Amino acid sequence: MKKRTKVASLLLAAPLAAMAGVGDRPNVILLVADDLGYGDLSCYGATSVSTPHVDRLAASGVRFTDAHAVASTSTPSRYSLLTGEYAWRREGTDVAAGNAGMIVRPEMYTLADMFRDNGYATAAIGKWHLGLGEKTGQQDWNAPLSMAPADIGFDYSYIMAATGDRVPCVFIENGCVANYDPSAPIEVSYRQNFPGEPTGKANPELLFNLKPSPGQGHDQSIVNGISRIGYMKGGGRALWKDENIADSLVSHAVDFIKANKDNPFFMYLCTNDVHVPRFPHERFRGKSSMGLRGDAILQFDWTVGQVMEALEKAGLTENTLIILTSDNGPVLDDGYMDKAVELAGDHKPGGPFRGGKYSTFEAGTTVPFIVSWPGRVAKGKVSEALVSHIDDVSSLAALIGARLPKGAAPDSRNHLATWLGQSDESRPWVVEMSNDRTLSLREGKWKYITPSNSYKVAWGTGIETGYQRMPQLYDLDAEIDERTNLAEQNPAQVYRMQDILKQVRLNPNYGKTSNDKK
Ligand code: NG6
Ligand code: CA
Repeated sequence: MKKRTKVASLLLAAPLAAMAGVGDRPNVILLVADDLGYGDLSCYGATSVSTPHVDRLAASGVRFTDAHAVASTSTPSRYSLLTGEYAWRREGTDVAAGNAGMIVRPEMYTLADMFRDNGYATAAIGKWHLGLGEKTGQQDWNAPLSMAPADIGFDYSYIMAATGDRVPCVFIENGCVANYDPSAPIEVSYRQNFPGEPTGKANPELLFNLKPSPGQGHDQSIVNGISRIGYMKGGGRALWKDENIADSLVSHAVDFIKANKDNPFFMYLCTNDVHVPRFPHERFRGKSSMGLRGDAILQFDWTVGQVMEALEKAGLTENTLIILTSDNGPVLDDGYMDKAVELAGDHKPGGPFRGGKYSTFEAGTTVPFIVSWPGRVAKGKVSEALVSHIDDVSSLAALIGARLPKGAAPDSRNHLATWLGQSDESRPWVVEMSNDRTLSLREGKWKYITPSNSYKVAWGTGIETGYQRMPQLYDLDAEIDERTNLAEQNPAQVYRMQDILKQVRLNPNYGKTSNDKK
C-alpha cells in the first residue's frame, strides 16, 4: 500500500537484537489517544504540528501505515480492544452516556484479566467510556460503585467515567469518586436538569472557558466554565479542571510505573487528548498554529514524553513494550467553538484518507499505530501490513505465553510477529464498523462498504459518513481516498467480500488458522 504518508523512514530497519517470542515478560503499555487522526503526528506526515516524543517512539519501533481501530467511535472501539470481540456482535456498545452501566461485564475475559492471570500488575488510567456500576442510571456516585474496572481485570484504576464532554466530570479511582467532597454529593441524570442548576443553554454567560457549537448539544450542565452533555449536581472539589486532566493522568501513570518497577505490569493508558472539550494546560495553550486542537496534540505528545522519561528513570525502557494508537479517526468541530476548523489550514487530520471519526470511509478507523520495544523490535521500521486492534488480546497473549480460556476473545487472532515487525504478513481481512453500525471490509487493496440508508454527513461535524444505498467498492491502490465506486465493474469481488462478512458474522472462527487455535 503506497502513498499513506508523506514522510519517508530515515532509519533503516536494524537487524533484531533478538527475536521476541513466547516466554518474554516485558511490561506492556497500551497508550490510546482519543480522536487522534492518522495525519495528526509529524511521524505520519503532519507539518503544521510537531510531535517529537511520538516521533522518537516511532523511531525506536515499528510504525504501521494500515492499522485499524475496530470502530470509528470510542465505546465500540475500546470494547473490542479490551475483549477481542467485535462490538457489532453485542448490543449496547454504541457511544455510551456518562451514566451507562458496565458494558464489558465481569464474566467476560479481558485483556486485563489475561495480564492479571499471568502475574502482571494491571492498571487503567484515563478515558474509560465503557460504563460503570451494574445498571444504567442507577449508580450512587457517593459510594463505591457496584461494578468498576477491578471487576474486569484492572488492579488499579484512575479513570474518567465517559468522555470529557459528558458528566460526571470527576475522576473515579478504584471504583470511588477521587477526592470526594462530602459537602457536595453528586447526582447525575441524562434525562433532566436538577432544579436551580445552571446550563450552557440557559446561562451562556457562565461559559468562561469554552462555548458549545450551535446545534450539537453540549449545552447542559456547566463544569469549569464549559457546558457538557448530561446533567450533574454537586462534586465540589472532586470536579476536574480540564486544563489539569493531562497532568493528572500523567502523574498517576508515572506513579504506577514507579510502584511496579520490580514486577511486570500492564497499563492501559488512555488520554483525554485530543477529544472535546479541548482545553489543555496553559503551558500548551496558544503554542501550536492550529488553536486548541493543535495545542491538545502538543499536550498528547508531552504525555508520551513523560511516560518514556518515567520508564527511562526506572530503568525499564528496554523491557517495556509500548503500543501507541488512537480509538478512532479525527474530527475538527465535535461540539465546541474551539476554532479547530478555522485554524486547521492545510492540516489533514485524517492524512490522505476520506472521512473521519464516525465514518465508514477509511479515516474513520485508520489510526496511528506504533509498537516500540527497544532492543527487541525492529528500529525505525515502517510496516504497510494490514492490522487491526481486534488482535491485541491474542497477540499479547502470545507475547507473554498466556493461555486464553475457551471462548475468550473470539474474534482476536495472533498477529504478534507482524506487530513486532518480524513479519510483514497482513491480516487476511479487516472488518470496520461506523457510527451507525455499517460494516466495511478491507481485503488487501480492496475496500467494501455495505449499503446503508443513513445520513450523509455526521450532524455539525461536516464529516462525510460514506453511507450510500448502493454497495461501494474501492481500489485503495488506485485511489486511496475512496472516490470511484467500482462495485458495478467488479461484481465478483463485491460478492466475495459480502460473503466474507456474512461468514464472519455467522462464525467468529471463520478463517482461523491452526496458529490461532493454540
Ligand atoms: C457524540 C458527541 C461528540 C462526542 C462523541 C463521542 C454530539 C452531537 N456529539 O455523540 O461530541 O462526544 O459522541 O466521542 O452529541 S467518542 O470519541 O467518545 O466516541
Ligand atoms: Ca474517540
